[in-house]
Amino acid sequence: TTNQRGEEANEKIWELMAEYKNTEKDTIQKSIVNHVEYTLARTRFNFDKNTCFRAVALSVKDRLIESWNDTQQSFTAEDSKRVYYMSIEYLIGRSLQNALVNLSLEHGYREAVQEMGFKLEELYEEEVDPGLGNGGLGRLAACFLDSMATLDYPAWGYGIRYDYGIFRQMILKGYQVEMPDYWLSQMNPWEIERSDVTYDIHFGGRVEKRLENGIEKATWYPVETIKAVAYDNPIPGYDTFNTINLRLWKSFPTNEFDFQSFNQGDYFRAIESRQKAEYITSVLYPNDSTIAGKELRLRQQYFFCSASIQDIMRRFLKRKRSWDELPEKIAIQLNDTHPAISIPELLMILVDKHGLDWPTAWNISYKIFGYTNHTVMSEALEKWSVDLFGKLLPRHLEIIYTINHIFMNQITARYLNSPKLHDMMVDMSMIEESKPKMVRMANLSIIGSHAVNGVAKLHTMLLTDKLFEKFNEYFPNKFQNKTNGVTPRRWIHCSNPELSNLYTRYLGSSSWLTNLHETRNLLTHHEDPEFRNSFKEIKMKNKERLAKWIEKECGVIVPVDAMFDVMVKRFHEYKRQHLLAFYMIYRYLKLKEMTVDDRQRQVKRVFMIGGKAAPGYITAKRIIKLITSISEVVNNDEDIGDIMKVIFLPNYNVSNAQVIIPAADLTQQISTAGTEASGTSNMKFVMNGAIIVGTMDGANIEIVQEIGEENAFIFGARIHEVEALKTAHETAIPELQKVFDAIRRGNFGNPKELSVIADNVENNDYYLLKHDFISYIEIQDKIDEVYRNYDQWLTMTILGALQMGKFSSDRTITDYAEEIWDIEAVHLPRPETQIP
Ligand code: B1H
Ligand code: IMP
Repeated sequence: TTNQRGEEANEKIWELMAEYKNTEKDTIQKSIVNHVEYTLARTRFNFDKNTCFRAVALSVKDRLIESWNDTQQSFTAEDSKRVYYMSIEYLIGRSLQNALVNLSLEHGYREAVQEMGFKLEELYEEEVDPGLGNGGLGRLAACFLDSMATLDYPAWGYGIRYDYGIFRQMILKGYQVEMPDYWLSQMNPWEIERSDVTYDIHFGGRVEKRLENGIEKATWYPVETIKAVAYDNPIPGYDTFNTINLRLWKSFPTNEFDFQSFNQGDYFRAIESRQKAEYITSVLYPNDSTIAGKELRLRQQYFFCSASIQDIMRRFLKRKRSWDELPEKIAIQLNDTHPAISIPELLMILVDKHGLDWPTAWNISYKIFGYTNHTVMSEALEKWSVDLFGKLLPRHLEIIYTINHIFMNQITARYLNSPKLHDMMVDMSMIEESKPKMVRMANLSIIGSHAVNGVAKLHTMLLTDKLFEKFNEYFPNKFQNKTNGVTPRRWIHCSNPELSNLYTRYLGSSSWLTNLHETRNLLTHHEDPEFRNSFKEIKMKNKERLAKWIEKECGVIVPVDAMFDVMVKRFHEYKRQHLLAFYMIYRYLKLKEMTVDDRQRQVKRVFMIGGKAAPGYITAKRIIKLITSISEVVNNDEDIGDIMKVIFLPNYNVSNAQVIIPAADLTQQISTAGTEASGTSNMKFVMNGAIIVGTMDGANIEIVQEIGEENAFIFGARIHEVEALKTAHETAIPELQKVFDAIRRGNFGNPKELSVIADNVENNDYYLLKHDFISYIEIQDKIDEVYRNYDQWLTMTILGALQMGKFSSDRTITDYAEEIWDIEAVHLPRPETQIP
């Protein structure tokens, strides 16, 4: 039967995979040595750890290139529908371990380098961590790439190859100091420069109109042209031969620059204008959930959108095709509105270059695009002034006006006799009639896409019922939910190898890594003393690993028998790091009031807080200073000793996260209800055996639904209460007042500088700290009580960790593929050749 044959084929593949996995140690060594000698031009006499890392990475890259080529060839041959994920950020993290794991080569390489005198784990540490993103949004894009590759989807990512990623955070005298992250100073072993894949990107100038057979034609005469060059980054899937591509664009000057200045005889001006062109992709904007609104940012957005859309169209047009095929062959997902200029760019190509009429072009275009919204916070909803937009992209502005005009006519027709008409037009227009007039990128994205999605159930509900209520009325089938997820390969297997081994040992196979629901089958072991003990020991080892890291980075020794209470995320008032700061002061003051004996009986806690503040976000930086000041006081108080410690974890990034998250006992997920669209670290923490103390916000709600509310510590205002509370005048809370008094007295740093944090909360408590403080204190007491009885704590962590199947990004991506992109997997047969 077919089924049997299928199974036999499957068997065969597994045999071949096993063979592939056990690639001889000496062939690996040969390839490493080759790179040492011929690529890096070193000898065995100056062969240090870093050289070894680079040689190892290059040898892995050779394999990646091979499977990359095979994969792309098979995508082309199959000619199935492809999806392009467009994101202005990718927080990829280090690649070596991930690549080895996904290619099933970790074992082979470990043995190979061991014989050469190196430890594989130490080589991992040699890799720079590319920080081409700010936080959750960029890391989500990276998890999605891993899942798209693993699930064999014909997918590509497009983005920007920034020279400077997110800044490196240093803490000097308790303040955040930003250092440039020039991550390319050590060559990037993974990328493939495609100096032959380039596109011209234009800016500025004017548009001319003429009539051609009675039809108006437009031509854009730009004044500035910059070259985009492709850099490809292979993304291997796990347990598959597929390797997909992340294509990042770098800006270069065109020769035109030289000619202009040559004519003027000004050599230095020529160099200067070249540098201006290169500047476009220099630096990632370091804002998370707030927009900068700078001209350079708009240039970055257009630069990468135009290059990507041109590349997509070139690929599509390699075969002779009809235009109707475009939405049958291509899906484009916009990761927030940052790549939304892709919509007018595609329309411009279809109408101005290929001569399609507006209705035809529009009908093709909106079927291609999908838009993911990541926030309801007004300061993050992108708007560009019409003046700036028109100056840089005059033709695109016209196109936006044209499609907006058509859309407004449709609204008018629908609501002709309705009293709603005016409001509908005002709210849904792509242009905000303010002074100055603004282009609303979210409205452009909604109108220009066939699907719009939020990133967790509550968030999607806020989109359909509040933020985009009118759009939801007008396009009732456009809005969908796609709850975020994370890749278990990086966030369990790589970051917590022992936990991964435990699962594989008990389940008898590692297939849970591609079907995370399988971990539920371990629930039968949750009372089994051996399983429980292993779980507990693994946590302890992870805590020891983190304690070592802290000792090295911060020079503080933390007690590993204390509860590790961790809050790591970007600093933002809505995330409420200051709620935790206030609680730490409250806890410290209470400890100080106790008798020595009472104090000794308290649960020991190490509070660990990490995260970056946007360089211009003064309040967020003040909150960092408050926390480091608390740390200064608490850690040096001899009365307190190991009972309480406060550690600021500097320069939180993906590679630190992989050490921090598996070591947490408790994780703070305490945003005001309705503000955190989803959160993704909440998922990673629970998967690694930490318990959430959190609000009913974002994906916390769905996590609790999956694992049981009894396995988390939930507190604070619920979404239906929030609106009323924001306008209500909360009376002073005595417990919080004591905290404010201490800050104002200067017990925790300079009150001139830090009292503002208390004042703001006192006067205008938009994020409901006052309201939530009491229930926060209460839940903290309960947390201590449960931790005292570690058996119950352990049960909660195990039940949590085993029931997180829903939050694998494999589930998320399957849902996007089926419900938004309408694409199917392209499985690659076993490659014919393999690099020896
Ligand atoms: C998220 C952003 C964001 N939402 C603007 N919005 C940016 C907005 O540079 N900018 O201009 C950068 C980032 N990031 C986050 O997305 C949400 O806050 C999280 O709740 C969510 O988990 C994450 C992924 O969906
Ligand atoms: P692109 O689609 O032209 O950007 O090509 C990307 C890569 O896919 C190429 O470098 C090839 O490796 C592969 N590829 C694209 N088209 C073909 C084809 O027609 N035959 C074989 N390989 C192709």
